[in-house]
Amino acid sequence: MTSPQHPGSRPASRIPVVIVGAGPAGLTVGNVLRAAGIDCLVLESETRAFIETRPRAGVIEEWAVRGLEQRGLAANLLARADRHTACAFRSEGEQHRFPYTQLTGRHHFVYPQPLLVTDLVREYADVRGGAVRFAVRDVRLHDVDTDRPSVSYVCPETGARQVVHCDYIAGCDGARGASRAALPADRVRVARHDYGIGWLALLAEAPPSADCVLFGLHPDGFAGQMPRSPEVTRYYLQCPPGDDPENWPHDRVWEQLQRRLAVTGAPPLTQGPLIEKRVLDMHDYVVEPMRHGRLFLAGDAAHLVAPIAAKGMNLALHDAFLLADALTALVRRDPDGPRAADAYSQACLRRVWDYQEFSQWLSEVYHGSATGDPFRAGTTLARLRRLFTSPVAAAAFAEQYLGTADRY
Ligand code: RFL
Repeated sequence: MTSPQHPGSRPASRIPVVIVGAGPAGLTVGNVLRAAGIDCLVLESETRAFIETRPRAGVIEEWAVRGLEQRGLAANLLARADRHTACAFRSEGEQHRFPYTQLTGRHHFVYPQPLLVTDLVREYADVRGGAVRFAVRDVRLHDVDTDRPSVSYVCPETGARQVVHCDYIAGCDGARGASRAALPADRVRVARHDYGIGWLALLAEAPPSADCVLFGLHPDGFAGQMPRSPEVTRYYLQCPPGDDPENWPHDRVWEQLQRRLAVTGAPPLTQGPLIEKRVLDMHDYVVEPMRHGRLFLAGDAAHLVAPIAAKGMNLALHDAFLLADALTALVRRDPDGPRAADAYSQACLRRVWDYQEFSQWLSEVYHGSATGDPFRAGTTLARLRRLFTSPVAAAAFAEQYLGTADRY
């Protein structure tokens, strides 16, 4: 998009970095830049109250938490998050517990995404003095392949279009943002994968019924339980893609969860009111490269990974750590800046593609039993058996599930 020419627009200001989107990726970039004394502006299309309560992720990998900790962003998380040491597969009435911490010494943290976003906003805006505009409308990116890019938006109070000139733009506005659309179609490749299945994503006001993540493999479809807090539990039910959540009244949801997660001798799940119910069409995409000119994409803006293996926010944080360092070096005109900026996309994509491949592998484990195809049901059970009979397979699974490989 070219320079904005809007009669009546306010005089332009200039700032080193504009960050589009106040999710985990954008707020982490903003916090690191502010800690380095670099001015930036975060533009967010929702209100602060909305982003602080929007439910989504919960599982955070240990390396990501350590990365936040090193940047002074994990105090609340470390004080309040649960540590998970195992997950369990339930199939044909039996439970198979996979004690990954026993195998690796590493664990997962469970901390709801709205709490993390609340911590990051507070630190950025209230402690580190970062500038942020909430509820902005119609964000547009301009001249990203020149050395004078800009971002414009419609001010929620006045309705006037504001223009902010900058040196660099961090496009952190998620799967439906404006940043990705600013990349010229002939300069990027977008690789997509559609699983052809849906998940009914649920939040129940009920305590978890097991102390760990549960994966239910069942001929009726996959079911999952992800503890979020002592009061709230996330559940998933495989459903047709595009299904209407209204097709899933309370009684049907709990009947299917009880059936798909049943284990002989275990008590039934603890039920409660459903406070979120939405259908996700399971798909992935990856944008390559993640940079064009002075625009850098990070997080879901650059790559979506269906929540099969709980990887999306972890990838968003990984991108944010690398992008913040590259932008810091560029703005400070460190000799290393251009190299770090050039290396950014490839450095992110190594972990992105690895996590995408793992999600595909795990998807087959989750969904193979429900295909109605006895061949796929057979190979699914073979994958599961291998995890519990081969120490080498178990170690490989634990490494991917926890994201601990050195090759990233
Ligand atoms: P976000 O979090 O979507 O933030 C983007 C922000 O940009 C704003 N925005 C705009 N702002 C300005 N202008 C525009 N035009 C804009 N358009 C959008 C949005 O309002 C928002 O505030 O992206 P980010 O920062 O890249 O973070 C990505 C993560 O949110 C996402 O990957 C995870 O939620 C995925 N995910 C999970 N990831 C994990 O690592 N572990 C999990 O346990 C996990 N569970 C999940 C999940 C995603 C789920 N859903 C809803 C798809 C569970 C679910 C149900």
